[in-house]
Amino acid sequence: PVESCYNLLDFEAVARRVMKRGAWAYYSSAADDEISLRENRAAFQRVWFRPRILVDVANIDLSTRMLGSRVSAPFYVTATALGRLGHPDGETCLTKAASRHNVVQMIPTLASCSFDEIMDAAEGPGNPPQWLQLYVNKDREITRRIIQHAEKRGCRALFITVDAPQLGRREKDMRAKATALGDGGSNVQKTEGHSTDVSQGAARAISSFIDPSLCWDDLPWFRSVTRLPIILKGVQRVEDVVRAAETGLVDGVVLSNHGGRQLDFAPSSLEVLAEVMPVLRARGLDRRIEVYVDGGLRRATDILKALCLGAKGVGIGRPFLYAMSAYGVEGVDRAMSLLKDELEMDMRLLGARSIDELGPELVDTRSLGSHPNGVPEDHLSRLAYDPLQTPAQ
Ligand code: HOC
Repeated sequence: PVESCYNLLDFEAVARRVMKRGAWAYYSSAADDEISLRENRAAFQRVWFRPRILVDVANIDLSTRMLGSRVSAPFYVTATALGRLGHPDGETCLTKAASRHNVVQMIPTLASCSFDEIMDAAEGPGNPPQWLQLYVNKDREITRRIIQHAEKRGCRALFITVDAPQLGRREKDMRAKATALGDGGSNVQKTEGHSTDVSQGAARAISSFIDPSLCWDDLPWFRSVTRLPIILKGVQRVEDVVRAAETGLVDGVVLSNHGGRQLDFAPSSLEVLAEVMPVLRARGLDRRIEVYVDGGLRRATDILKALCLGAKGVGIGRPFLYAMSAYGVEGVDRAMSLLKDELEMDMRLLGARSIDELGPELVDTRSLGSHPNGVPEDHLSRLAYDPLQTPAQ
């Protein structure tokens, strides 16, 4: 039963047992030797807390604002493709649980359910925001229609994926090529320009419409077709975060290596975050953009570390897919409750009553960022460090 799961990793263990081989391969796979996948978890284990004592922590408030909306917790359901590979109701399980919890859901372009089915699945009194994740189609007219439809339906932000001009090499998925997309791909198969050839795995079959020529010069076009906040998802280096902020065209970035599924050895978002925030602050750019992270977060302690280092919120992907695959809506609902319980307890033990009280003084980052270019050793020396000034980047 769902009550036998006490943390997000428990759902993964159950999902692994109950999911079909090809579905498990698609969800769990990552690029090449899966080093970035492993690093996404490992980076969190290099940060320690510096808990504050004797704070009145009788009341803890987990709520926060993300992109202008008040939400109940600082995590969101990030976009992941092909929900029906895991559960017949697909992404609507995520929507239902997210709406019960007043948690944001980012709706994927490559969902198994249609965009409208997902939007319509929300239940309960809450009305959490939904965001659109966008893969940009070679045909910009299709892209424009998708964006404007989402805006009309009440989506509150546009996340453009920028780390996937081509699909990463996920060999687990490729080896499971026998998996026809089946129901999992039913909506995706309607996407113009897609291929149904699954001989190279599910991911390759669904991604052929994506435009690899997408570049910085395209940003004004996106700005011209929507009033929604625009966020670049999949930014992986400090220079690009600064560039994004300086365009004045975007409202945020998601530091992400796509769950380790694209370029192996891409850095973990936590490492990039620790490097980026001091630079943004030094340039006054932290007031222009919101910074989000995803990849490898499994515990509330991971979430708190990211928030202490300056993230506005964090995306959780695979764990909710696993909870959904194992137990449907109730699994995702429980996963969210468990995360909230952990958050409340960990904030109390850390001496932080609200999300606003989390800051770099509550973490020890000395084990992060050991690389040969004289990278800072802790969060204080980071303040003086500006990687944009170092030669030969
Ligand atoms: C080049 C396109 O996000 C995944 C999904 C779909 C990837 C499409 C990449 O499997 O990571």
